[in-house]
Amino acid sequence: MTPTAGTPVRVGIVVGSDSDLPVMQEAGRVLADFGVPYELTIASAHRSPDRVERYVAEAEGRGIQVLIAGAGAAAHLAGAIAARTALPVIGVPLPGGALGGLDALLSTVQMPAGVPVATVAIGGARNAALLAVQILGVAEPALRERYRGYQTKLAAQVEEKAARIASSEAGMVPPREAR
Ligand code: RP5
Repeated sequence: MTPTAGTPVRVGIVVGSDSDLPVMQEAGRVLADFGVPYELTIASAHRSPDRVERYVAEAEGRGIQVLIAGAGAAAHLAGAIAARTALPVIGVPLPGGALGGLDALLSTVQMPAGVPVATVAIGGARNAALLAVQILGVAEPALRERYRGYQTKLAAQVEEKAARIASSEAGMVPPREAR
């Protein structure tokens, strides 16, 4: 699956299973909003280790600069990728299963010293993509500027909500009853 077919891909999103797509597609949407060409594929650290190996071996040569890996359960995908590349790897622990994503969080975040994975929150596909944009933005002032524009919009949304609450009953905290 290559949502930005035809343009050189800069971010590779890898998910462990098609069941991860509903959460991880949000990363693609964010990258598309920033105009960052990306691709999304499935490769499992446990079920298809050779495919992970092949994908990572070719990624840098194809122009990919950041890798995002989303997996659930005993999630070793991000770590397995990080072990094989010099590119920055962002790990997204995914929810689901008996432990609600805590298993994936610990598997992704607790990397041994020497092999970093920048781990975001459980289900944090959006932040993974934003972090990828920030990383790419280090060497690209125009992209960094777009990121600043995004931050400005975030702040404006809070202002708007604060103004709305100030002019509604929700903003009126009733005095505490006399005891
Ligand atoms: C992980 O196991 C995948 O990343 C997924 O989150 C989880 C369950 O996979 P499926 O059984 O739904 O394919 O490897």
